[in-house]
Parts: sequence; C-alpha cells; structure tokens
Amino acid sequence: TPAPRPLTATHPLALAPVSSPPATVDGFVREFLVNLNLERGVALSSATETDKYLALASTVRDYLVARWLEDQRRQRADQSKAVCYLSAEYLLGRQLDNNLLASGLTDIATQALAACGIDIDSMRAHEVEPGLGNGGLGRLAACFIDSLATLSVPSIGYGIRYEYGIFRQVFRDGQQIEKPDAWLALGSPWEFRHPEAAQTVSFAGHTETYDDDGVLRSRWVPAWSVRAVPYNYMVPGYQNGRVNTLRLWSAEATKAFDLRTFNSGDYVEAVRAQTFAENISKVLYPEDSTPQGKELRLQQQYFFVAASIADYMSKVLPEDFDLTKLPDRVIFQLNDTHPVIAVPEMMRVLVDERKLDWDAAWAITQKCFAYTCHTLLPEALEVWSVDLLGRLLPRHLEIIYRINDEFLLAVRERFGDDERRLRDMSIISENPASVRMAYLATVAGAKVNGVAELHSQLLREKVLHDFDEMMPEKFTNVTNGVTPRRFMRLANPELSELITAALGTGWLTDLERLRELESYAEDADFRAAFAGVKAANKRRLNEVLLARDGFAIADDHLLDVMVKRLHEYKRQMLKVLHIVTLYERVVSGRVAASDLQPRTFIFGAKAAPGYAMAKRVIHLINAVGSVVNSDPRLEGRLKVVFPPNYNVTLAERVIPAADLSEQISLAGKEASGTGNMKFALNGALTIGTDDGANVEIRELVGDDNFFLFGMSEPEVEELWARGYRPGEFAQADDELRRALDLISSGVFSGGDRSTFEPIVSNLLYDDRFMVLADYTSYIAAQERVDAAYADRDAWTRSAILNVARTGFFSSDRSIRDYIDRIWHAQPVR
Ligand code: T68
Repeated sequence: TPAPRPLTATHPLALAPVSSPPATVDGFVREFLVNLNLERGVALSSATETDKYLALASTVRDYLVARWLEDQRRQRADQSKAVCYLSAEYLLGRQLDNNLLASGLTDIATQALAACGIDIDSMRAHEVEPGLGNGGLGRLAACFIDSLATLSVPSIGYGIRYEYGIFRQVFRDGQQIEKPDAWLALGSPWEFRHPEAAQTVSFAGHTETYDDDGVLRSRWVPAWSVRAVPYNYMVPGYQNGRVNTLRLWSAEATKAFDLRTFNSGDYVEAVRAQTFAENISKVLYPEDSTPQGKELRLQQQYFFVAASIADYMSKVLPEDFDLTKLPDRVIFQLNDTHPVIAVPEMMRVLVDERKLDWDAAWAITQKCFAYTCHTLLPEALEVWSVDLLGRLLPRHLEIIYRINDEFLLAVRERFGDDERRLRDMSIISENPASVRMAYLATVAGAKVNGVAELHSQLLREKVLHDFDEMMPEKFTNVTNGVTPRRFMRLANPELSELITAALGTGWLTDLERLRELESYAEDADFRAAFAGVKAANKRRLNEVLLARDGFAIADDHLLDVMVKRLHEYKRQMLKVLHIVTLYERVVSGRVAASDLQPRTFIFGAKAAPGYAMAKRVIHLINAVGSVVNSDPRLEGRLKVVFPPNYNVTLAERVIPAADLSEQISLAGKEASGTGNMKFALNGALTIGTDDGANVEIRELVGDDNFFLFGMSEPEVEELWARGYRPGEFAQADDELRRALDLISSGVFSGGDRSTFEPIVSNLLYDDRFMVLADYTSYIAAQERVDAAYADRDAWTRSAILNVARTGFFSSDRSIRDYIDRIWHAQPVR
C-alpha cells in the first residue's frame, strides 16, 4: 500500500474536511444512531430522553458543519467586509427546531425519529432554551444574527457564554422568587469549545511611559488576567446554505496564574483564583434598564470585548494586514453601551501594541464602530465611575480622557467658550466623576442609530441633542424587526401554511409579500380559515399551559395579552386598573356579568430582582387573578392568568394565540418594542399608545385596525411642564377612584390594606409614568375593543390586514437598512 499523502493545509481534505451525511431518512437514522452509540455510548433501546436529544442535536449539527467550515474558509479567502456584532446579550431561544428548519431537515428528522420510535415533539420539549439575555435587546441580537445569515452577510456575533442566564421565575404566594437558570446542566450540544483559540484578557495594575527607540510611549502593566475561551455556535441562514458564527466567551483561570500560586504552595489560593476568574462569565445581570455600576459587570463588558477584538485582529485578519484599511474590512456594531469599552480598547491595541500614532489610530477607530441606542430613560444610560474604571482599566481611562480632551477642543472650535455646552457634552461628568458611555459611543461611532422612527427623533431632539447639532450626519434610524422564521414559521405553522397556500413560497424571506394577503381579507373562506388557525393556536397554547402550569384558557374568550419585562414605564398597572374596573363594575352591580365580553388576560413578565415596585406589581397581578378567577359573580367571564417564567419558548406559543396585543407604555418611553411586531404579524390587533414602533405599526395597518389611546409624546411633555398632579385625574374619573379604592381596601390581599398601599399611593402622589392621566382614554379604547370583537368576522378581517401590512417588520429589512445606512457591507453570493 502506498504511504498516505500528508494532510497539509492545502490538501483538499484539509480545506473541506467533511461532507454532509445524505439528506434522506435512512441517512438521518444512520447518523443519529452513530451519534447515539459513539458519542453517548448507549444503544437506542437503553437511551434516555437526554441521550436521544443530544444525539439528535449532534446529528443536525453534522448536516450543517460542512457549510460552516466552507463559509469560514471563503471569508478568509475573499476578505470581504464583515460585520462584528458586539452584544452582551443573545436571547436565543431553543435551537433544535430553528436549525432543522434552516437546514431543511424537519420532515426528514421527523420521519427518521419516528422510525426509531421517537416522537420529535418530545425532543423539542426536552431542550432548555439558552436565556442569555434580559428582553428586547438580547432577543433583537438573536433575530439579527438570523437575518445576517439568511442574507448571506459575512458576520460574527460576539458575546458572553453566561453559565447562568436570566433567572427562572417561580411564584410563591403570588410573589416572584428567582431560581438559577442552569441551562448547561444537560450538556450543550450546539456549541464547540475552542481552548486553543483562547485569548488572555487583563485587568487593573498601572500604566507607565517608556522610551521606545526615541519615541515616548505609554503602556499598561496589568495586575491580573483571565483566559477567554471561545465557544462557537453555528448560525444557519434560512435554507440558503450559509452558516455564520456566534462566538461566546467563557472565562477561565490562566495557566500562568495557576502555576504561580501552585508553586508558592498555596493550593487553596490557586483554587480560589480559578473561581475568581470563572466568576466573570458566571451570571447574566438581570437588570434590564437600571444598570447598577457593579464592578463585575464592567469586568464582563471588557472581558468579552477585549477577547473579541483580539480574536478579530489576530485570528480573522491576515498577519501582514495594513491597519489603515481596517474600516474596509470590518465594522463593529455596538449593541447599546455595554460593549462601548471596545472603543478605548481598539485605541490601546492600535497605539500601544501596533504602534500607530494617535491620530491615525483615531481615524481608523472612528470608522470601525457604530452605536445603537435602545433607550430614552435617563436612568438606563450607562455611566462608570472614574474611580472604578481607573482601578480596573487604568490605560483605558487615560485614553478616554484624551478622546474627551480632543473632542472638547473640537466643540470649543465650533461653538466657542460655551460652558454649558462643554459641560453637557463632556464624556466625563463631574460629581461624582464618571464616564458617560453613550457619549463616548456617540463621539467615537461613525453612526448612531435609534431603533424606531420616534425613538431616533427623540434621541436627536433630547438625549443627544447637542451632539446632533454638532454632527447631524452621524444620526440615523433603523427600525427594529423580528425574524419571521422563528416568530411566524416555527411559532405559527398553521398560519404559515395558510399563507403559503395563498401566496406560494418565498414570503418568509421577502416579508413585504404579505401585502398580497390584503385581498384575501375580503374572502369569506379565507377569513374562516384564518379564524380556524387562531382557534387552533389557542388549543396549542392550552396544551402547553396545562402541562406547565395546570390551567387552561376558555376558547370563546378574547385573549388579551401583555407579555414583556415588568417595568413601570411599560405600565402593567394600567392593565391591572382595567381588569379591576371591569371587576368592580360587576361586583358593584352596575354591570351584569352576562354583559361582559368574555376575556382572558394573560400576563408574562419578569421583574429585576432588586426592583421592589415591579415585584409588588407582580404580586398584585397574581392577587387580582386569584380573586377575579374565583368570584362566582363574574360567571367565568373574566380570567387572569400569569404563567411564571415567561421566556422565548412560551412567547412562541402565546403570541400566535393572542387576539389583542397590549402595547401601552407612556409615549416617549419605549424605544421601539419588538413584541408589538410579533403580535401584529401573527394577527393580533394592537391596543397601544403612540410610542416606539407602535407609531409605525399604526401607520401601516391603518387607524381602523389599531386601538390608539393616550397622550402623544408632546402632550406628555406639556402635561409635565404644566405640573402633573395624578390625584386630579382620580378625582375626575369615578371609576378610576373606585378601582384604586378597591385595591386599597384589601380585597385582593385578604383584608390587609398595607400590602398594595405603596402601589396606590405611588400612583396618586407620584406616578412618573402617568398611568392615571391615560386611564380614561385607555378604558374608552377597551370599550372599542369589545365592540369590535362582537363582530367576529370584521375582527378577523382586521387581523388579516395586520398580517398583510406588517411585513416591513422583518429583521431582514432591518439588516438591509443597517447595510445601506451604516455598514456598507455586501452580502456574498
Ligand atoms: C429594549 N431594551 C427596549 N434593554 O426597551 C425596547 N438594558 O424598546 C427595544 O425594542 C429593544 O431594546 C430592542 O431595541 C432592552 O431590552 C435591556 O434588556 C438592557 C439590558 C441590560 C442593560 C440595559
């Protein structure tokens, strides 16, 4: 036998090392059994559910790997511009179904498993979703990487592999308890760990200047470091053969660190050091809008950002790369301020390590970053104390100071000695001295975008007004979107089939084609079919609710849904006041129960563990639910359900079943919302304020198909300016007063008047988010909802028009907007 040819890097097998298994039922069965036997070490007859699930996941992976490796090779070869999406959160949701769909294997896998005596639904149910995000921001990142792959845009998502994602919520006596989310407990079959590609990330220490061949330079002498180990995830495009990468970093102790401590004989200290290092990626911070300025959080941010930049510069870029060309090769998109420490890190790498001069490095940096803002709430704008930042990242603080000095010079040059402006625009604020990360991002970024038209406008007019005056060309809008693969095709298979029967295929990647459904709204048969799908989705939801929580919803009820993080600005309390009002009408005898439109209210919401008011509202919702649900005087016409632990998996069942979507934030507070888009695309009608992307939804679907209420943003401002006294609104509306009195009376708290008193007095005497001011208008809008629902066929017509007219909200469109307005990166193929 001839000697085997060595597998050099250019050997064909080294370039394309694997080919996919045959995409047939037999091929799938074979691959599955091989994985079960060789990876799990078990026979089918003795395999547990976990064995089967893990082998199934490996099998799906096997079909995707060849394309993945090929896409990586090609990306290295053609040097096209890539998008590096930097996000501290990716709220992925379950992977199995998505990856089956993307690879076109759903039917084959279903039959193959059936041949092995396995029901694929039990495999779906077995997966624990990776909840590596808090809410909208993290879910947006997940939708975006799906669309980037589907549009064949070369891109890498960078983030953190938290060992514990968002907490699991349980209720005890109606109150939220947080349990750890051990999503890795069953093993994590979708990831590839790459210890050989680890990066070292350093912290603390001091800086010094030194003579570098006659040039005076600064350098950082860190005190300690950790190893950042990448875990790669495949991100398959929808049936296009493209597979991108999501690279999540996990923190481990460095070898050097261990050795030093081991050599000194301090075993316990060495183990402690390891734990210390691992802490960095241990847990996701569960605050979604009030960053706490905690040191560990800054460590997390710098950790993933430094590892990502080092990874890109050393692994993705060719070795001899001319760094002045960097902006042609990469754009780092900053998902909110969490990764903004990447800006001084890039400057440090370019100036200290690659020895570029400052101005050249700054010119490059300013073209390589763009910043997306996701909020308008002042308390959500991240700041880091100079003290903390200087201790943890002394060199970065120096760099930030220099960026600020030069920026303020430019401000002075442009506007003269306008002290007000200089103070308000400074990246460093005084008392206490701190770094405003949103300002740093705005100064450094090539572009700054808001996430809905209204939000981008308010950013320019308010939050970043001075910056807009100085550099208006930086500002742009990209309205958010959601992936129709997960939130239509997977979550609502029956609606998808109905649409495909009407329009043919292709709409899932060209969502504006939903427009063609408009004429079907006039077709009685189509309306009947559409209503049938909604009813079936309610039954599907019931299966899940019964299994997880032991309750179900009645199928003749209007399903009224409010699912999102619990926050005062989102105004779950307004919804509660509506429910209490309906209840009070009946128990006071003013309205007969039989005159109520039967409704079930579904809530889903997690509260940040330290957010006392939010937790009290959760308690109140549960308390109102238990009274309302068991009061015979209502004759079962109102039900309030609050399944705990709302997450992506539950969203996929709740949203397709909903009739009414509650988007009731105070105008000017919700940056965009993305749940609002998911509901409309699944044929729920929206009751909402003119806030965030609601504005665009209403414009698209038309006033007849949207229940608008409440003050507009300018009206909110005007009321604030006049002086808002919530008590006056309670005085002016009899039913509002009755509802508040009922809550105060203790009926929902077993007679204890103190339990919910803080909520009521907050509303009456403070009410930052103007719940009382919008109450009357909200109740009136809900009456319009009841009237509209009474004509079920007209309602269905509106629901169809909602689907037909909201194709704009595909995240594919968002990504195209990013490409056109910000990235200027080209899809390949
Ligand atoms: C949300 N923000 C916006 N933040 O509230 C929402 N924040 O209007 C928008 O649709 C969505 O982003 C996508 O643009 C968030 O979800 C967070 O989760 C968060 C997490 C940590 C710190 C601050």
